Amino acid sequence: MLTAVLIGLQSCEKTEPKQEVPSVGYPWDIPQTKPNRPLSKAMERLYDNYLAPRPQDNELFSAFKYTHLKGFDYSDGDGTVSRRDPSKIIKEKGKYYVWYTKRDTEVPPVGFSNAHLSTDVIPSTDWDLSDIWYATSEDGLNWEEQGVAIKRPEKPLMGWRSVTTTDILKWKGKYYLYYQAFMEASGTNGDHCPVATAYSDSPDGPWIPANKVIIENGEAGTWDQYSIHDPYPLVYKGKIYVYYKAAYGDKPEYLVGNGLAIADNPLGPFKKHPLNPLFNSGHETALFPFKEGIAALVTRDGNENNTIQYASDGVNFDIASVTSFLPFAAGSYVPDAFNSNGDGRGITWGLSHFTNVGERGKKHSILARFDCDLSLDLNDPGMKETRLYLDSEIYFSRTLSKKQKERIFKN
Ligand code: AAL
Repeated sequence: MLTAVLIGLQSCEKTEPKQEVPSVGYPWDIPQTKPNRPLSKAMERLYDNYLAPRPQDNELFSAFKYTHLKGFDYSDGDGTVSRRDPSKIIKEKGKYYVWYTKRDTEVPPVGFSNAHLSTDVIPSTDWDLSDIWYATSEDGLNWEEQGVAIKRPEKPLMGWRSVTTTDILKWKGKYYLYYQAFMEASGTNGDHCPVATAYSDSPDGPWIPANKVIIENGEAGTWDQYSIHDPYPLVYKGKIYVYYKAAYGDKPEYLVGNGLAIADNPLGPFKKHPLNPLFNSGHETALFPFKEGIAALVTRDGNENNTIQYASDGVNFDIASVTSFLPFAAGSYVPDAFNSNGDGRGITWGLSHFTNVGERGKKHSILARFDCDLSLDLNDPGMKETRLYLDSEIYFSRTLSKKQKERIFKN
């Protein structure tokens, strides 16, 4: 027995890689390209995974700054009006255009877990009983709400319960809004809905619903069998790429993945990528053409939340930077979303949302502006800060729960 263990140990020793010892210490002057010397795993990664060794020089690293928008009314924050999930922003007729979910209900939502209490006028979630609205702006700060773009149709048409979480595609002179079309109050069986589309000759509408499921749910037992959320279209390699999110896993805490469906025609058929999911993290992932590939802001859920990722083929994403305070549900201004031709230039601003704003019982979401430097055409060192000094009260506002206090202090 002892002999067997000894033989096992010896064979382990033999297979261990030989660690070469560097002859001189690592250089003081930061090598900008990978030096030809033995490197630790972290230093290998520094050169293999990132566009530059220092975040300040990394075109895919940015801090994010936030500004309140002007022009949107929220009914004094009483919880009856909510705006959330902005689309990417495009510039048309000399103005910026954005589309978003707007809820304007008699009462605030009763909540996901109380969906059984929702009615034709009482919303379950913040995005239940909503329509898709749009606004325009000349400077990205002052917005004029223009009205409803897609109203939820009569029952039983697709989206009769709620139409939400839209994003825009421009293809061959026409405009397409992809959106979530709910046929039951969110929370009834989960947050289940398919993706629908409507099209128009003008960004101002009128929008004609295609009245069909554009991206089919996956087969029973597969990761996107119940929900296809956050459809996000780009034109890449001459085709329509729609990235989307699904939350999967029969656990108290689901895992969020993002996949891709590709089509030659905006109304489909869309073919799902065989490697889906392409992201292992990220809620409301925002993407943009960057160099020859696609970059993504990966926020909120998953091991890789708060990262910016890049795939030179639009499919195989890797972490390109780790950052903080990424915008939620970002809808960036992506000037080359539909015509990057392998030379994506990046983004510098957009709109995002803050949910759970307001007092208890009056919670709603608001749109906000974010700014950043993820552009090959901008060099703003003020956007490349890695040390964020926040008011200590922000940290103390993250208090321990009652249960945690009992566990930590009462033992
Ligand atoms: C959002 C998005 C989708 C979900 C819900 C409304 O942040 O992920 O749109 O369905 O939450």
